Amino acid sequence: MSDRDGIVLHGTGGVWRVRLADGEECDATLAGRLKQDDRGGVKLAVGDRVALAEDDRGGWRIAEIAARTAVLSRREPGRRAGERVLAANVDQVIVVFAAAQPEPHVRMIDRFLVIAEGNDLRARLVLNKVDLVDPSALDTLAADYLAAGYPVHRTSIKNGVGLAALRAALNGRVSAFTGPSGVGKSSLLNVLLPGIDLRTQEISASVNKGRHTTVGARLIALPDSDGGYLVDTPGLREVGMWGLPSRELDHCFPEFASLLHDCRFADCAHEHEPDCAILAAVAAGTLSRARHESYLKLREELQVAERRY
Ligand SMILES: Nc1nc2c(ncn2[C@@H]2O[C@H](COP(=O)(O)OP(=O)(O)OP(=O)(O)O)[C@@H](O)[C@H]2O)c(=O)[nH]1
Ligand SMILES: [Mg+2]
Ligand SMILES: [Zn+2]
Repeated sequence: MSDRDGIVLHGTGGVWRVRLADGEECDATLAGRLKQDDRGGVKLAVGDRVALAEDDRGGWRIAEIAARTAVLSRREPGRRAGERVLAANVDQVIVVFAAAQPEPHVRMIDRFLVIAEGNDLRARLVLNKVDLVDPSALDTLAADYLAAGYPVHRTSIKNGVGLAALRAALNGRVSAFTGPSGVGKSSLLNVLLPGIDLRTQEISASVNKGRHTTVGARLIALPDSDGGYLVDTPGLREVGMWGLPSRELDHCFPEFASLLHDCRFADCAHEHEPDCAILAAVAAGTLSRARHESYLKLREELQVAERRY
């Protein structure tokens, strides 16, 4: 019996497509004892690293699922237990905004970054369509995110700026793209995945499996990369902040971290408390006022949700 290691690309719940280390792909079924988790859900997700073993009919079965690093999951409002894993072992979220058309809104950028932090996922910010603005126009915006520790990419589909650097940042990692409508996500993916028509492939995948339809997300191998994958999920934008307790929100702003233990109160909300290190840093100009305002707005939103559920 030969064992082979691979990564799960997509599946129907019954048959899973696995990409092996050498780039070869095969279909595999899930061993009975691995099928259900404690809550009765399917234990396997796209992105899982698995070991295959030959079954007795010459096919492959998934014999083992490796322990996961971070997962990207969707939560339902008011149902903390109802978490659904969209993809396993996601290394980073690529938050895409446009330099213009549409204008980047910091509040919205911060919401996407908080969702990534809430899922314990690292994030990068892509500011696309830089061909539409003066190069210096983005400096103030970019500075806030660089100070928070997020890599910032400036890209353009029109003139190719920044695409090589973005491709390099995707190499060897599993990345999920997200961002609002019209910022150029599909345009970027078309450049990064030449020849792959995402929509067409989705349809043919479900047709090929007969009565099964592809569930959840898909992983797509990046061409000419060393183990780089993109997660194709329709649901990422709706992942939302559900389940994130408002008192933990300050941990979702990485640049706050070194200051938090300097607040006088351990449960400081950084709103109007005395001797708050965050408020002091904002007043001193060493912490971004815009980021702090985002924190207050998002916290209010989480508190409203907490009162409702
Ligand atoms: N000037 C300029 N236009 C761009 C660039 N990238 C994308 N666009 C244009 O922006 C528009 C929206 O691009 P899409 O790729 O469809 O955006 P999207 O993020 O996939 O949008 P949704 O699918 O609605 O979420 C299209 O008309 C693109 O041609 C760029 O770098 N510069
Ligand atoms: Mg699109
Ligand atoms: Zn404080």
